[in-house]
Amino acid sequence: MGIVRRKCKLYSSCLFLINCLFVLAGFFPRPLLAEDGYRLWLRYEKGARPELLSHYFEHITELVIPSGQKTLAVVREELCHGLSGLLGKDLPVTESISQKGAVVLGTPKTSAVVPKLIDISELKSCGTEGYIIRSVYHDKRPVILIAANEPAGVLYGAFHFLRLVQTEQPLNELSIREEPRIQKRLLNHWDNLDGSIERGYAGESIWNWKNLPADIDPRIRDYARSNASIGINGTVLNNVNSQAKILTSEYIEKAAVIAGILRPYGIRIYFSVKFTSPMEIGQIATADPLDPQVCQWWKEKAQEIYRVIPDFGGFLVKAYSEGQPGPQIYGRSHADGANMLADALSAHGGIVMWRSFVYDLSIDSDRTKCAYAEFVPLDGKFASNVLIQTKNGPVDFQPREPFNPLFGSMPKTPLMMELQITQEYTGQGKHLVYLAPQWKEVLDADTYARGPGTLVAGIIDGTAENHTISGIAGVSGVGMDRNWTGHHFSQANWYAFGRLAWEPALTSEQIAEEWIRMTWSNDPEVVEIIQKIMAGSWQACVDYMTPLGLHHLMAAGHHYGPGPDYVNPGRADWSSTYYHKADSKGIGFDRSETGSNGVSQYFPPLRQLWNSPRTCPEKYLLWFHHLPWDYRMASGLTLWKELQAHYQKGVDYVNFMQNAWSSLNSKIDPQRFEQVRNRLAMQLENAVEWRDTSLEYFGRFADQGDSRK
Ligand code: GCV
Repeated sequence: MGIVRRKCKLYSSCLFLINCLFVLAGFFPRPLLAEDGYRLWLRYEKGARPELLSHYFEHITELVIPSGQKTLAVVREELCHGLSGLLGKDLPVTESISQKGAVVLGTPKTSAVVPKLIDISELKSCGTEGYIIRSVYHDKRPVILIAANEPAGVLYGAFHFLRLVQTEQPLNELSIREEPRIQKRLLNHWDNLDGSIERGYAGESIWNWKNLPADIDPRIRDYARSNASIGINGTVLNNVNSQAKILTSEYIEKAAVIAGILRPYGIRIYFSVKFTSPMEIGQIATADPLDPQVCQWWKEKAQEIYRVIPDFGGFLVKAYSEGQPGPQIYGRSHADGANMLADALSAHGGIVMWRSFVYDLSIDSDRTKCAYAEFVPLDGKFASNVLIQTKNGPVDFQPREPFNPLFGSMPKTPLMMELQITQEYTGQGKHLVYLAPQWKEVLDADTYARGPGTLVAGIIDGTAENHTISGIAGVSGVGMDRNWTGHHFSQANWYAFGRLAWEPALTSEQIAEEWIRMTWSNDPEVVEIIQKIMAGSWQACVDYMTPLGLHHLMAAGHHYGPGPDYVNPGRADWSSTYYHKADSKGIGFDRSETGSNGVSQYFPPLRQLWNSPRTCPEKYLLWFHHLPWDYRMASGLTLWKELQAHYQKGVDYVNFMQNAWSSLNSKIDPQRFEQVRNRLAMQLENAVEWRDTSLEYFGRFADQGDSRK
C-alpha cells in the first residue's frame, strides 16, 4: 500500500513538473524551439565573426528614421529587431541626426535629414518601390543612407541592408541603386475557404477565415514581413478554383482585416473570382459578360470591395478550365469576360489577371497547343488593365517544360508568368528540389519573337513589347506548418521566387548563396556544400522522374509517385500514356511538323531547330519527338540506354545529396538537420521507385529487340 502511495506521489510530482514545463513553454513558446524553421531567412542570428560587424558598426551608433508613417514604423521595428540580433546590442533610434555615425532612412517627404544627404533628383529614376543605399558623410561622420521616393522603397532598402549584414558583405563604400523589374510580384494562394489548400503540402491555410475578423493570427504579420523582405507586393488570397462566397460582404470584411495587416508591408490583396458569382450570390439569372445587369453587378461589387479595401489589387480568373465556368458558356470569348471585369475595376485602379491555363481538346488534340489557339487570335482585344497569366510551360508545372509558346506571341497584350512554388510535380513537401534553375531556364530563354535576344524575361517585364504594366505570380507553398513550407529547403523556392520577381537577371547561384547564408550559416563549408546540394537538385528530379523531355508520368490524382501505365478512362490527356506514347517502336510525343506540329507555335529558328531530333536539345527530345529505342544519342548510347543512364544519374545525385548533408552534422542545428536528413532518406527511396517503376514499364517495350539493348 505504502509503495503504491509513494509511486502515486512520485507520479503526481512528475505530472506537476511536466505541467510546469508546459506552462513555461506556453510563456516562452517559441524561443525554446529556436531552430524550427519558423524564422525562415530572417533569423538575425549573431554571426560566427562578430568582429566583422563590430568593425563596420564601430562608428555607426544610431538609427535615424522618421516616425508617424505606418510603413516607416515597420521599417524601424524590423531594423531594431534585426540589428539587435545580428549585432547583439540595440542601437538607439532618433528622428534627427546628431553628431554620431548613423544609418539614416526615409523619403524626402518624411525626413528632413534625407535631402541633406542626397540630391533628391537622383531618386527620380527609382520609381515608387526603388531605393538608394549609399555610404556618405555627415559632419565627417560616416552615414549609411537608405533613401527612396516612397516608404515602400525605404522598406525594401532596409531589407536589402539587413541582407548585406546577414550575409556578411562589406558595408563600407556602399553604392547601390535598385528598382524592381516587374511591377506586380504576387503570390497566388490556392487556399480554400474551409482552410484546406489545393496542392498544399505544408498544413492548412494561414488565413483563419473561420475566426476572422475577430481573431488575428500573428503569423499573418510574419508572412507579410517575409514577403516584403523579398519584394513581393501582392497576394491572391484564395484558390483559382474559386467559390463565389469570397465576394460576400462577410468575406470582404474578413479580407479587409488581412489587407490591413499586409498594407504597411507594401502588399495588396487580390481575389480569385468565380465567373458565375452574379448567379450564385447575386440572384441574377445569367453571368453573361455582355448582359447589362451582370456588368452592373460586378461594378457594384467592386465598389463594395474598394469601400473597405481602398488599395484592393484586383481579380484573378480561371475561366472555362477544369470545370470552372467562363464566358464561353454564353458564346463569349475570354476577352469579353476579362474586359467586363476590367471595366468594373478600372475606376479604382484594379487589374484583372486572366489565366491562359485552358486545354479543351476539341480545339486541338495536342494539349500543349490549345491555349495558343484560343488566345493568340485575341491579341489586342483585351482592356489595358488586363494581364494574361500564363504558366511557364505549355502543360502544367512539369519537372521540365520548354517555355510556353504564348510568350512572344501576343505582343499587344501584357503577359504575366505563373510559376509554381508549391512543388506539385517535383516531390511536394518531401523532396529537396531547388527550383530557381528551372525558372531561370524559362526566363532566360530566347523566344526570337522580335529577333534574337527577345528573352522571356523581357516579355514578362514589359520591355520587349513596351507594356506599361507587368507581373509575375508564384503559386504559394505556404501553410500552417511551423516552418511554413513543409520541407526546410522549400523555403528556398519561396525566397528565390521573390528575388527573381524583383530581378530576373539574378543567377540561381547568387540567390542560393544569399538564402543559405541567412537561413543556415555563413560558415564557408556549409555554404559550399549546401550550394552543391541545391545546384543539381532540380536536374536530379528531372532525371529520376521525367528525363529527356518526358512529362506528366505521375500516378493518378496525387501527382507524386510514378504512374507510367496510368490511363484515365475519361480523359486522354490525364493519362501518362498520352504523353510518353511508348510502344514497341519507340517513345515520345511527336510534335514535329509531321506530328502535331506543336513546333509551329514557336518562332524561327526554334521552330526549325526543335523540329529535327538532330538539332532539338536533348533535354526536350521526347517532348517534341517520338523516336526508336535504338536511336543514337550524342553520347553514342542508344536512346534506351541513355534513358536508363538518366534515371540512374538522378538516383545517384540524391545519394550524393544525402551524403553531403550528413557531412554537415556538426554544423547544423539538430532539429533542422534531422528533419532534412529524414526527408532526404525518403527522397532516395522515392527516386529509386521512380527509376525502377519507369524502367520496368518502358523496358516492356524497349527490350523487345536485340539492337535496343
Ligand atoms: C488549381 C493543375 C493542378 C490543379 C490546379 C490547376 C490550375 O491541374 O493539378 O490542382 O488547380 O493546375 O492551375 O488551375
